[in-house]
Amino acid sequence: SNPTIKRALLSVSDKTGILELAKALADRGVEILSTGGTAKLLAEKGLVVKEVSSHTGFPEIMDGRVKTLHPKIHGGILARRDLQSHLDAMEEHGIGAIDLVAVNLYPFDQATAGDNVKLEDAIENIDIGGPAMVRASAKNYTGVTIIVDPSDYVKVIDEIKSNDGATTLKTRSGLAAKAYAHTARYDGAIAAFLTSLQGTEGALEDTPARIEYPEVLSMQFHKVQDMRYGENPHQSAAFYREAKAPVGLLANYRQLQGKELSFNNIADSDAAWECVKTFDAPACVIIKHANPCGVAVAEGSLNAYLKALKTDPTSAFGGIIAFNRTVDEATAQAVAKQFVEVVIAPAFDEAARAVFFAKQNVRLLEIPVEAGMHKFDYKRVGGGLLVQSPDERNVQQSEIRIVSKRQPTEQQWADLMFAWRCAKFVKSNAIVFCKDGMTMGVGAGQMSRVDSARIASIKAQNAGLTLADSAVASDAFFPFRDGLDVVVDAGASCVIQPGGSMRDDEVIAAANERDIVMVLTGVRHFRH
Ligand code: 93A
Repeated sequence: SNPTIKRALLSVSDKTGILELAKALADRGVEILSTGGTAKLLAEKGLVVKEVSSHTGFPEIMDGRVKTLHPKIHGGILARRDLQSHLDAMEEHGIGAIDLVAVNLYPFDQATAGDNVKLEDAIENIDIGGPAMVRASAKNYTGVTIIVDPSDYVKVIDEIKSNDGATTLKTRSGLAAKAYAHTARYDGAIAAFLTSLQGTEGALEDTPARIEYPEVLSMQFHKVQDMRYGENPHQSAAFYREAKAPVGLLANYRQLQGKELSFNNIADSDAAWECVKTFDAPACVIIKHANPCGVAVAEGSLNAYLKALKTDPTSAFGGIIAFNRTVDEATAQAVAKQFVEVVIAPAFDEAARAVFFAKQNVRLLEIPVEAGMHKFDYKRVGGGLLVQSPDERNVQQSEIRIVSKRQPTEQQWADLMFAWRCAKFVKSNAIVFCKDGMTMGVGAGQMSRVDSARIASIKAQNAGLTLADSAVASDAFFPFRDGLDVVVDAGASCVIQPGGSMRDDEVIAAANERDIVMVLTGVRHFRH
């Protein structure tokens, strides 16, 4: 049966709507207990409230650190209404049942939001008594109604009115679930804050920072949207945004027009955006199925796009296109000629907006180009979660070792560096042919490197591009010389790769035999 609400405890930091809730309860003859600030506000508005301290006979002490932490409060909340021994204990100790609890916690998030957060302020904003009441009430939801969100007040009031002064079990269990989600998020925010204070001292150089369990647990995500479906139409899906993510990351997109983003749109947009952001010069990246099918740099967005499109116009159909510069009218006109799902840029000027306005199916996303990375990459596996720091490594030319007899020309250096940047964003095994600031052939996601090499050169051929004097990047070392022979046969004159194979000697000898340039990065960019 649903217990009639006779006594309520209201103790809230966010006082929104609390007066209306208290009035509605008082109108039904519910006794109202309340803590200092909340009680004061209600009393000022003419309501009869009883201070928790006079209810317990114990004052608020230690600047409010201890105000509701008392057996008369927690016994009143936790007592099982269906158990004689609990009812006897209440009787024996003069504990009155508390049937409804409205609590929201010290605003820890707000208190730690700015740049100059004082540790002392943060600590004082860690609510202890509040979560204790929330958790106790939620545990005993068969008898107690717990409200943590002011937007639930009206629904609860209406239900009490229409249900003889009680809430339904269904409502109470729903509110209990919400209550635990609330305290979990709250503790998560505290854990994240305290973790952020931990120095990196003691970390060994070149050793990736250790992933601490609480950092992973305390990641805060908020649902942005439910999606029509997931990777496939029979899968359900939603998109969550990380709280406090750097603004330059995909999740902070602003959509200017177009249909809702789909699951695959978002995944591919992320790949496009992360790739295009790595270039200093105006760049364009076209993504299909998570792989770049065209990457180019040029003097401006338009030419970057036209070059990127040349790599693989067939695959670019229905792709995702990202720019690292404002999109202008001429670029918009060129892009609007192809079937495109999403266009991403730091900005679209007015004339460009007008061009796309006529193509409402095209989704336009604005994201500021700003440094900053998420802390962790995750990969779900059966029954577990793989966590790693993101691949933020960008090799500089000065770190790269020339191992061939032939030395790279300035042009070759530029092409090699460009190819290396692109290869990082191609799924392994990655082989990428480049020339003059554009991809010429991309071999992605093959189980053998030599097949990726073959596919890259076939794709260049299909697109009518000649690979003479091109640069090739390989995301990991060549295990044998066969892959190298394939790319040199196709026309490559210089190769960039990590090195580190057992057969480096064989591979370097092959480079010298074929009279090409070979440079080693010492860094690998697997991407799965
Ligand atoms: O400092 S506390 O952790 N100690 C307590 O015993 C306690 N009881 C309630 N904070 C406590 N509260 C919190 O006070 C509530 O969760 C609420 O956020 C706030 C309401 O205080 P006031 O009514 O004085 O504004």
